This record gives sequence, structure tokens and C-alpha cells, in this order.
Amino acid sequence: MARNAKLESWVDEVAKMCKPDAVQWCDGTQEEYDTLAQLMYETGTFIRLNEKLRPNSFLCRSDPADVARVEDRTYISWATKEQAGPTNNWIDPNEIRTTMTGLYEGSMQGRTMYVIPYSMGPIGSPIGRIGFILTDSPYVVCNMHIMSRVGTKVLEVLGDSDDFVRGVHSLGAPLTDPKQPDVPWPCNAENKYIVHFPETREIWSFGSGYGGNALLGKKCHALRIASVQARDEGWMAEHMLILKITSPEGEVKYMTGAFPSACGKTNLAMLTPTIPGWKVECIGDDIAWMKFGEDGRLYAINPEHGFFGVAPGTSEDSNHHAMGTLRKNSIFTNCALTKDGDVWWEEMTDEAPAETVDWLRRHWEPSMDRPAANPNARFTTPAGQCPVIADEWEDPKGVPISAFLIGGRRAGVVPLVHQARSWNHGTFMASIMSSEKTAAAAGKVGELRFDPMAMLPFCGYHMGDYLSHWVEIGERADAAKLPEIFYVNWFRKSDAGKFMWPGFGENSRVLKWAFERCDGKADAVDTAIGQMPSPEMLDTDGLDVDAATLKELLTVDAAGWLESLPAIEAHYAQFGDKLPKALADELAGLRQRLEAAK
Ligand code: SAT
Ligand code: MN
Repeated sequence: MARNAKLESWVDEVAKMCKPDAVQWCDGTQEEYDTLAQLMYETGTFIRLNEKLRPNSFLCRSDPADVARVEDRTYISWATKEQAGPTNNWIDPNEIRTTMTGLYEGSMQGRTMYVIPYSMGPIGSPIGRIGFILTDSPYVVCNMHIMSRVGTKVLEVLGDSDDFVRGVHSLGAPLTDPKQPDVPWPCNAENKYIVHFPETREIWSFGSGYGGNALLGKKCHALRIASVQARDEGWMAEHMLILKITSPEGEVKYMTGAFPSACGKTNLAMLTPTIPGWKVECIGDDIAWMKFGEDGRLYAINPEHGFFGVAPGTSEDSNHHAMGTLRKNSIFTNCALTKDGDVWWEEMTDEAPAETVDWLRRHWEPSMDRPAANPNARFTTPAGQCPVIADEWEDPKGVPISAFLIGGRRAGVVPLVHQARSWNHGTFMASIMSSEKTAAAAGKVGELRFDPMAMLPFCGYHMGDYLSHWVEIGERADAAKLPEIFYVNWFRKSDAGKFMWPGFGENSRVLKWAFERCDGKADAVDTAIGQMPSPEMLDTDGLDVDAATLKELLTVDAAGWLESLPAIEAHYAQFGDKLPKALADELAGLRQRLEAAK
């Protein structure tokens, strides 16, 4: 194979800095995966699960100091702070390069540095992109095998081009003394950095081996770096699931959905409809890359190749197809271990096992007042194993998108569903999405935060410019061909604190309404906040929700919205003159309509 001189000199440079004992180029084969899994089994990182119950699968328990993305240690390092904007942590590139070069110096001693060639998107897809991770973590290699397309073919497609994202990842846990035993989950509890250099398409990560901090193809590349490329090149890199929905008449539409981490994207992407005749299939559960096709429509690919899903709460009831996906060839992180050598997590079964070993390796019984699995415990599982993966999920040209669903986790005010009147109105709605915080990121759970397009932790540049990019996408397109935008909220709670909407498969009722709205076949009421179904306009056959609750779910709480306007204004104020005028106008329009509706 022709050598890529730029790639090789970068690999040499990083190896000189980190001083690994060996450098291994990954070929992406099953043999490579098996060898590394066996290695981790031998060092105590991996527990091999019961071969009969869960073939070729492993459990891994992390260091308690390394269980989620660390947003306060995640940086976007443009030349100026202004380019990173008010919602990102910025750090001066020269300063952080000096600091991290110091940290990387000798940081891979006693370990192997793996060179992972990966493709986000089907290899060779015009929407796909190539990257490399240089890492001292075999756990990262095995996870990347599942989550992306790894291997020699990527090198062939790359040829001698230098159009690739450069990722460096070190656990920051060198083994300097040959007699020093390794720990099951090496990391660096004191020093963690996840730094993005958008100008040079580089990612430098240090100190964490967990999820989005370490699997650099996912949030770091496919969202933070790709969002910048998307802006520069006129496409969209979004934190969105992609689903295929088929009506009883056999008509097909594709929808994406932007929801913050741990708000049910994986469940929605694989939903089992409760309404007869409808079918939902999965294309992706976390990230969508979208480009305009020759016909003027937006086409989406799933850049990933696997699911890195939240385990707790996943069950036959909540997500039958996820349970089917992870029956084999999967990696489980921070779940509990059962006596018969399988994994378990909260809500996986109606009844908890009589005893397990919890994620912290302690004896656990259901009567204990602590969970057996970490709330951000995850499964890594091949997307191709999903029983409802759509046939076209790897189509290199992507699938044409008819609708964006957007939403957060809101106990009050936001109704079950409302539809935007226009692209700009939908952009406005997405820009004021807010959610109560979840366990996917370190920090306090429950606090409300605005999370525009669910991209707050994942946008690689100034959020005001990002909102302008959405507006510009709308200006460039034929309005009739743009996706319809629907704001949904599955998480309304009653005064007594109970969920008002059953969610899961019942969400198909909302999808059906959205599907038919796209064709102008379903009715809607025009309200101050957008277009909404009245209870009769929704298919509620067999739905177990009482009339009063349904009415409340579909009522505009004008007073509640008016009360939230100052918070929206404050949220917008941080963007200063970068706030697109179109969105300021939408906000003014909303205020006017709400006041009229009072
Ligand atoms: O960023 S992770 O990949 O760890 C998971 C998430 O937050 O969605
Ligand atoms: Mn996500």
C-alpha cells in the first residue's frame, strides 16, 4: 500500500512524545478484536460474560473517578475566545499545547500505542469522513471497532490525502516500573483534558478512558469538529437520531430527532409502535450528518457503526429491540454482574436478581438503597445486530429527511407536541430547547438548562454562529423541501410528580400525526406557540391516558410560557450581536401571540 507520509510523520511525532513501548497499527479484523479482548481479560479489565447467555461479550468496570463525559474539562481551542463563543470552555491553543505536551511526555510508557484508522460513515461515502486515534487504551480500540468502521480499508481510501482528523488519546497512566502491576481501569484522576483544535482538525484527550472523552470518533469528531466543517462547507452535523417510519399503506418517511444525552434517543430510534400497521426502523441513535442532495432535499447518514447506549432503564418493555441488539458481541461498562455471569442494571427486569456484584465490585442486594449499575452505565453494541435496523442504514448517499423532531426533558409548560410554522420558527424552537440535566454528564442532575438543538456540549464554535448557520441553511434551500420541525416532550409530570404520558411505543401516536402533517393530511390547531393537535386529532385508540390528562398535555400554558420568556431572553442575550435577527424576530412574535392569547 502507498504510504501516507503526513500520517506517518504525525504518528512518529506522537510516539516520540508519549514514548509507548510499542506502536501497533490496527487492521480492524475480528482477530485483532479478540486478541485485545483476551489481553484485557488477562489484565482484569474485562470480565468474560457467560458464553451461553451473552456470547462474545464482556463487562468492564471503570474507576469511580471516570464515569461520564467531563464538560468542565472539555475545551474548544480556537485562536480567540470569541470564536468558541459564550457556551464553550475556551483555552488558548498555545498555552494548552504546552501544558498537554508536558502531560503527554512519556505518558504511554509501559503501554502500546494503537493507531486506529476509522471512518465515520460508510467507507467512501461522499458524506463520510476519516480520522485516526492514537491511543494507549485497548478498551478504546475494541469500542471503536464497534462504534465506527476501523481498518486497513480506511487507509486505502485515504491514500496520500491529509484530509483526516487527528486524535491523540492517552490514559495518563504510564507504567514506568516494569514490575508495577496495571490496574483494571487506568486513568488519571487529577488531570483530565478533552481539547479540540477546530482550525487544524485535531483532538487531544488526556486522563479519561470513558465514553465521549475517549472514543474520539463520536462527540469529539462527529459533532464538535464536524460541526465546524459543516458550517464551512454548507452541511449539518447534528446530535440527532435517524428513524425510518412506514405507514400501513407502505409509505416511507425518514425523520431525525435532536434530544440531549440520556433523553431516550436510542428508545425512540428503535420504537415498537403501539398503533396497528405502523413500523419504525432504525438508522442511527445519536448523530446525523446531513447534506443537500441533487433534488434539493436534505439527506442524512449515521456516521456511527454501533450504539453506545445508556443501560439503566433499558428493558424488554422500554426497548425490546435494544435488548435484542445487545444479546452478543457487546461490551458493557459499569453494569452489575449477576451470579450466572450475565449483566444486570436497574429496570432491566421487573424483579431485581436476589444478589449481584455492583459496578463498584461490592456485594449488592435489592434491599440496598444504592443502584447496582452506575446511572451512566453503557452498552457498546454493533448497530448491524439491531433487529429493526433499516436495510438502507449504510446507504452511502443517505436517506431523505422529512421531519426533525426536537425536544428535551421538561416536567412542565412544554406540551406533548407542537409544530413549527416555518424553518425559522422551527430553528427558534430548537434554539430554546431546554432540559433538566441527566447523568450523561458529570454534575448535578435535575437543574434546567437551555440546550439549543441538544448541541450545547457538542458545538465546536460560537453558538450564535451555529444558529445563523441553521438560518442560512433555510435561506439556501427550497422551503417546500426542508424538513418539518416538531417540538415534542415525552416527560411532562403531574402535580403529584407522575409522568403524564406513557412514552415509549405510545410515542408512535405523535410520530403518526407528524408523518401525516408532512403530507398535509392531518389537522392541527393554530396556537400562540405553533401548530398542535387537539386530542381528537391524535390517534388515541387503545391509549390508556384519561381525557383530562390528554387535554392538559395538548394545551398551551400561555402563563407558563410568558413566565419563561425572561429566561429565554437571558439565554439569547449571551449571543450578543451574533444572535440572528430572524430568531430575535421569532421571539418577539411569540411574546406578542402569547400576550394576545392571555
Ligand atoms: O458522550 S458519550 O458518548 O459518553 C454519551 C453521551 O453523552 O451521549
Ligand atoms: Mn448523544
